[in-house]
Amino acid sequence: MDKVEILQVGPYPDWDEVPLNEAFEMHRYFDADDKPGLLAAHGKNIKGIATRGELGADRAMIEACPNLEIISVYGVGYDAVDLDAASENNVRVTNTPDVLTKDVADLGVAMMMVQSRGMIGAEKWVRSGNWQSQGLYPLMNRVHGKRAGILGLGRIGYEVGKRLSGFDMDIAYSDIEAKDYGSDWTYIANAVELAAHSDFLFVTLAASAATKHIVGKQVLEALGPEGMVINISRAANIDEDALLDALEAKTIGSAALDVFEGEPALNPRFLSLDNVLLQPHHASGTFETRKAMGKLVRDNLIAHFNGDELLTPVN
Ligand code: 8YV
Repeated sequence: MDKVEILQVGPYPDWDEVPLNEAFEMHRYFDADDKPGLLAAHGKNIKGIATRGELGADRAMIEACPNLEIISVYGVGYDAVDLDAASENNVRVTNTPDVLTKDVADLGVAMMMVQSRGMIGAEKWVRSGNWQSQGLYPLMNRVHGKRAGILGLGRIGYEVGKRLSGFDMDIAYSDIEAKDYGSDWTYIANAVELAAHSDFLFVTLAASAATKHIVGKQVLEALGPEGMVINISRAANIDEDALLDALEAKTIGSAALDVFEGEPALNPRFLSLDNVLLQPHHASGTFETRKAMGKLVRDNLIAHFNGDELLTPVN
């Protein structure tokens, strides 16, 4: 029997590529010099799209595959998939929730620690010989006991909060409504008020049109010159120009970012700032989690084409 044809939007590690290629006929969109040509030649045979969180699938891609049945996303965020186009064309969408939650929370908390304690500069201080020639490293800011705000208390936000409790932090959060986690975390509905109540503001919202630039000038002003914003969600949740202005003018203290507009080609203004920690969108980037994500991408595709229930459907 002919293999089902799948459009592969981005690369995967070998441990995913091998079983994908065994089970399906994969068309490597990202490798094609002539991408419209690839879609024109194979679009009508393609029944599935395997993509990555940050790459998604836009309307043009979806509509170039008139027999498309499923889009399997390697990532919890599916904001880069045109869900309207998918649903209009009866295309199922799946993502990889849960398996990455704790790694993303780990990295967010690590970013707070690294930036607050100046660990990147401290490492350079040792390697450059400054420790010997100039003496002690400048003092940095304490983390434990401070106020943390979690903007978006979903699965990842909740895991961030659990970790921060271990640092004896005063934890507040925003979400559509108060959540009953039996914790003593404070619910503050408004993002500006949450920021005003925070030394560290974690952005852990699933991105959508409604959350675009939710962290803008007002939130940043409320966070203030001692505050830090940590983004482990999507760049679009922050107004990047407003953030860059605030970092340059030092009207906020610092930022720790794993995601950027137009990544990996980030705005060069970031590169000349020393009050921002820059990470290459790798919050889910551990062997364990990426293997689980890849398996879920495949298992959803296989379930669909076997006529079984999807494991982690979005629509
Ligand atoms: C990535 C992510 O998809 O889960 C998400 O939404 O953004 C990440 O886990 C990762 O970059 C792999 O493509």
